[in-house]
Amino acid sequence: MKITQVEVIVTSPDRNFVTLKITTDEGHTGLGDATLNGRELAVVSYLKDHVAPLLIGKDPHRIEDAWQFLYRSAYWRRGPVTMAAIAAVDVALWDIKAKAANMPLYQLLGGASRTGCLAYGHASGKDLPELFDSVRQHLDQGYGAIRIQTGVPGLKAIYGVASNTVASGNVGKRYDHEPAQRAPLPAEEDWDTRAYLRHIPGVFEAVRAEFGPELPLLHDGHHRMTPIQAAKLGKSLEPFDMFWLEDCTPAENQEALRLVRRHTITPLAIGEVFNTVWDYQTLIQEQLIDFVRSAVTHTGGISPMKKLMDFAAQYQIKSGIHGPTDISPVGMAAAMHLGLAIHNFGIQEYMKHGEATNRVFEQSFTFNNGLLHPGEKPGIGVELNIDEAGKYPYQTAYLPFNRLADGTVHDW
Ligand code: GCO
Ligand code: MG
Repeated sequence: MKITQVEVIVTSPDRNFVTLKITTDEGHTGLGDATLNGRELAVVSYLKDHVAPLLIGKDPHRIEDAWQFLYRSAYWRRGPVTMAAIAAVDVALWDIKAKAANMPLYQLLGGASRTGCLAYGHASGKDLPELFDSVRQHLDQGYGAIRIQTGVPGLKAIYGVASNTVASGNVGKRYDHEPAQRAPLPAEEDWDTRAYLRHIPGVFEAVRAEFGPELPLLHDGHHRMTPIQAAKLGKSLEPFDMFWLEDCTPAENQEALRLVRRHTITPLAIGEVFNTVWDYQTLIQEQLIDFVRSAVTHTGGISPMKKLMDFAAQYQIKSGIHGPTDISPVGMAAAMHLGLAIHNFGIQEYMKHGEATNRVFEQSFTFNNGLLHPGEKPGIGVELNIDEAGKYPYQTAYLPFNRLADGTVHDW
């Protein structure tokens, strides 16, 4: 079999998505997600200008060889743009291989290790009543684990809570597409770590009092604390039996987690901004984390993610694969196949995509009783409807950023 066509499709149904489509001389097609939120067109260029010409005429079955070639022959290694591009090729080739084998991808990864993948959703609200409504909506939709984010008194806009909620008090609205900021310039939000640290333990106390001890609860610190602040938060959340505290410190410094770990038994998750196994070397070997947060889309695809999770398994560290709406349905499907197959699956983040997105990407996954399953279609189980995709041209989009009260830029 030979690769005959490599296309990069940009579409913006509810937000921007970049999809790679590889076609072979035997008529098989494979899809890969190359979406890098807020920097989408950089990956488009990487793929179109530098990768596509290298793939034409190659044997699509040689996935490992293609991966090593793209990684090593560029000379310049790692980084989100490079690794998103390589991921798209890797997943598209796995899609083709599984279609050629007439099997769903998870069968080629070793078969199912479980009946489905436990998913968590995002509940958020500017205050407790609004947050409780959001938790109830998620429970009604069948979620069996929930991430909790709230507004902080004194702050106007905060990560995980749509700015229009904070401004308008629009109770009952769902925020599944946040933070999609389609605008010519990034939105500015405000931040105060001390106010946040004072507020959050009370939120979890109230959520436990309202919803009981069983519901797995998660929280995302979004890289905003120093190690000692993160240690303080982890310690103060211990009575509420957290499933995890995510991205408590900026992810660049693996050693920061040593200090956090020394002070708290709250489980830690990190890695959505990582893109190779090297970012986890200290974290995994020293058992400084409990969950690996990498996205298949941003970490070079299925092939390196399988190796990363096998490495983590030796230390009883589990998966918590990144799955907000900026991961396309193609990237989500890849995550579900991997999660179903590996032994050390932990949880899968799952924010529902909007209807327009679901018309562009025809999908075969199911979500029943809180469990995601990728379905039994050969391949990854997603096809791109090119007519629908063509209706939604690219729109400039940026993630927001933070400033402290004195104007200093802070991690968002
Ligand atoms: C999460 C993440 C996302 C990121 C987003 C940035 O835990 O799901 O923190 O919501 O903010 O992926 O593009
Ligand atoms: Mg996160």
